[in-house]
Amino acid sequence: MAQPTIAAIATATGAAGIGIIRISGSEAESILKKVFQPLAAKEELLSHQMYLGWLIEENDRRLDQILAVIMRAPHSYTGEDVVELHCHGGNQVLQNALLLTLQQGAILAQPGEFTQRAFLNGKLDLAQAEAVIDLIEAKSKPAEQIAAAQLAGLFSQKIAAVQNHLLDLTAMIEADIDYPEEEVEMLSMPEMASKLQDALAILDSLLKGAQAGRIYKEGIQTALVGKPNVGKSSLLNALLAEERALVSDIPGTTRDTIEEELLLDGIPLKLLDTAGLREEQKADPIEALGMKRAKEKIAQAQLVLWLVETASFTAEDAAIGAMLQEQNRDNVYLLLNKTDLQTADSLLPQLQKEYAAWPIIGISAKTGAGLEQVTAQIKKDFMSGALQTDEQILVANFRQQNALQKARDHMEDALCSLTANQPLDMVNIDLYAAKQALYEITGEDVTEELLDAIFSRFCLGK
Ligand SMILES: Nc1nc2c(ncn2[C@@H]2O[C@H](COP(=O)(O)OP(=O)(O)OP(=O)(O)O)[C@@H](O)[C@H]2O)c(=O)[nH]1
Ligand SMILES: [Mg+2]
Repeated sequence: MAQPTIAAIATATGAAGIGIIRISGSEAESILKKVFQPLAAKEELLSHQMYLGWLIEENDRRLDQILAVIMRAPHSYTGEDVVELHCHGGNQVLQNALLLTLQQGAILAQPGEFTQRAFLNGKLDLAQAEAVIDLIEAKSKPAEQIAAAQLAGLFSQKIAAVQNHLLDLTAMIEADIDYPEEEVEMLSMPEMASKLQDALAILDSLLKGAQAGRIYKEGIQTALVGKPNVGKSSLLNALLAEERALVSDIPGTTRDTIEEELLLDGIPLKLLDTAGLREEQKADPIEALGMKRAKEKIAQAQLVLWLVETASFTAEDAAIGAMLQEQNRDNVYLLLNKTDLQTADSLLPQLQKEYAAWPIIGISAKTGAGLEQVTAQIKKDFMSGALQTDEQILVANFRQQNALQKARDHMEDALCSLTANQPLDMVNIDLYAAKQALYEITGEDVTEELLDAIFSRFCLGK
């Protein structure tokens, strides 16, 4: 059954040099003919050629001078006939143009529907389709590079290589099971095991970069925590290199949480400045609300930067330390601030003993001392593995990472069964499950719900 023809504004809203209406489907060309009048009369418009002309209403009123192009199926983004109207980039112009296409029979596209059609028509696999949205949303150069490599199909090629190994093995095993009389050409057990190990190695290299990939894409949720006046807002400003948050020597300056994104030596952080934590009875009601919010945010953070002043480490600081210990967090850095004023000599052994699980770093938000060390620690803890090799990072999304891990677990089980000389049909069950997990990545085997969930993240017109 033919899909309806869809249309949407494909460019961002706001005044701009040009703005593009995109139409896809079997009616695209007839709609084009009704709303577009080329300057030079044309019998037929050639595919993939730009034509200058007028966007016209039914009464032939000229709405805008535009460039139009038709890309005939199957040589288009969606695999269907696609028309683009390159109008002037004003909101009103684009709304008018879109309305014209709808009046001529198009329906408004859902977010991501163009890309969804491209996927359904075999123009892209699912990993590539996801790369499109990642590319649009990329906020750092590495995130953009990962998405571009995925879009180019490099990730899908690795998956295909693993699939090929698995297919070879399952085909051989199935032939052996189905035709026991025949002389099926079989690999020896060690040969099969080594084939499986090769496939596992590919998955391992993909998984190794996956955590770093996700961090490049999403940023590390980082909370600045500590009692009032220890210099949390000053540290936020120092890392941002701008006076973003109010700083004063009055305790309780920060009331609400402030969130800022920044790149720390290429690593994206979502940095959260929180209200200083102290005993509730000392705080006024607004401050107490800020503290409540701060605690919620701390619980969600992936990394906590806990600031103290060694010259005045008190029971209040210890209470914050105890709260963090209670949450059983692994990623807490204890930052001894204001090292330009004081040294931690006397207190340090005690802190090292009490907070042995956490790195302790002396810093000064005022002079910037010690911040390099903080950056190095983040790299070590969050980007380990990936940064030790030159290998390209190709995975940056949780769904893909999960499916890879699932496939890997099944292959590991298959390898165990194989080397333990278990019956081959046992091995085959795990190989089959591994193949299915990989099909989820490229989209050969996905549910409608999953597809809807993926494509609804897209913007309109993509
Ligand atoms: N000398 C020195 N002063 C600092 C340093 N960091 C912060 N300060 C000062 O300490 C005072 C408090 O700084 P803030 O950054 O406002 O502290 P805060 O932790 O955000 O405080 P609240 O928002 O009240 O919880 C200000 O007067 C800062 O100038 C530092 O490294 N060295
Ligand atoms: Mg503050």
